Amino acid sequence: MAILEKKSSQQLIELEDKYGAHNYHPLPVVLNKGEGVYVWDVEGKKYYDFLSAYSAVNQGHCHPKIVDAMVSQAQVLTLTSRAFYNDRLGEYEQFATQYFGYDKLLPMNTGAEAVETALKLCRKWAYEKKGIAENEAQIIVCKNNFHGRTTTIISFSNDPVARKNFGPFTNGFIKIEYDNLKALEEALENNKNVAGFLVEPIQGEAGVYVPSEGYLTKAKALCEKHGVLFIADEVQTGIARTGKLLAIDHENVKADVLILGKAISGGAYPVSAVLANDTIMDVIKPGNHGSTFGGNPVAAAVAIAALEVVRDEELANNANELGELFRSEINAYIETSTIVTQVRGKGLLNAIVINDDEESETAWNICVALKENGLLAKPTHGNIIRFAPPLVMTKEQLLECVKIITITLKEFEK
Ligand code: IF1
Repeated sequence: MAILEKKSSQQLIELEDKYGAHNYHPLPVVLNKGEGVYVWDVEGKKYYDFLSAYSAVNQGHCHPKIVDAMVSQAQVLTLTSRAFYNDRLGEYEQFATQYFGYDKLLPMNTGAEAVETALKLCRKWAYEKKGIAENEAQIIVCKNNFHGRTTTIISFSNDPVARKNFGPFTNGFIKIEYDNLKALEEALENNKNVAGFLVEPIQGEAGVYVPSEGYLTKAKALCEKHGVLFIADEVQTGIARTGKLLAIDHENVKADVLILGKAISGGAYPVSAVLANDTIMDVIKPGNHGSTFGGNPVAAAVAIAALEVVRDEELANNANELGELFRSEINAYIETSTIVTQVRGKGLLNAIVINDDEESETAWNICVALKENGLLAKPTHGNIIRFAPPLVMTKEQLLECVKIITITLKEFEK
């Protein structure tokens, strides 16, 4: 019998490289364990996770309450499809709609699917409620958006790497500047065919770009004035990440259509959702939309547990407090730094800007050095490094992380 050999990080990287499609360029670290704010590589080295699977693991890795809910449900019933009812879905829908304050929820699995759902819902609402002529509806989106990777979603992306050679694209989108109310007003005025405005409350992939204060409130008011649905993509910013349950809560804005994903499951299982009130959601009839796995009993059980953790452990408050601390510590460092020019963000969704051009390797090299020093983060857009740890972090842990980050940055000061 062959002796089972434990593979090294290098061997595992080579395996992925040889047998997996090359659609990612990961940091050279191979993880096999996670707990709370920590992850471990296959050689047993421990790291602080400062990515949280792009804000999916807000509740921390392998949160026992979420894992318990998943395991217990997996032992009883995993999937029925929506051809039949299951005993967990309704309970979850009631819980989540009350939690976020909407009449109804439509369950899907991934963020991109939820965005697609919101776009379909918006169009159908526009034809059946707003009275736009068939096939004429338009949805306003923002420049430098990131909403996922389906064919329709990349149709309104302006990232050449995400789009090139994937055409032809889906029509019906108007692209405007982010954080520009005048551009929104102009797009809305004299155009009776606008059905919705799809927006990220903070642009994540663009480099954690926080809009001016009041932008979301005024954008929502403009949408209301023109009878256009305000659609918030909170896939990355939602579920306590920015220091409130939703990022739009900072401005007391209520979206007509709310898109959630990632941390709605605490990263344990793919769960996403679209929430809206009856006047909008009731345009969806049997056969219009769905998914084999959407609303399955495991997803329902996991999502209830994950949302309970956010509430019971007051993760929004913690994210808010630790975020303030993080930015003030990094700002103190920046005063004497030549390599870092800015820290920006809200709650525990932050980024630092490296003093180098987008094509340079500096941010990547800093992330490799951070890894050596026991902290995992990833660059975005070349010269920006995103810092988004799990929200279950303590103040002491955060200060230790600030130390790791500043010591590492010093290695790169000229
Ligand atoms: C990848 C970024 C984060 C999202 C918003 C929908 C989706 C996402 C606002 C789609 C997904 C991801 C996907 C991930 C990289 C990533 C990302 F760097 F691109 F910006 F989170 F920071 N709306 N975001 O941010 O959700 O279908 O992936 O579940 O590898 O593509 P999904």
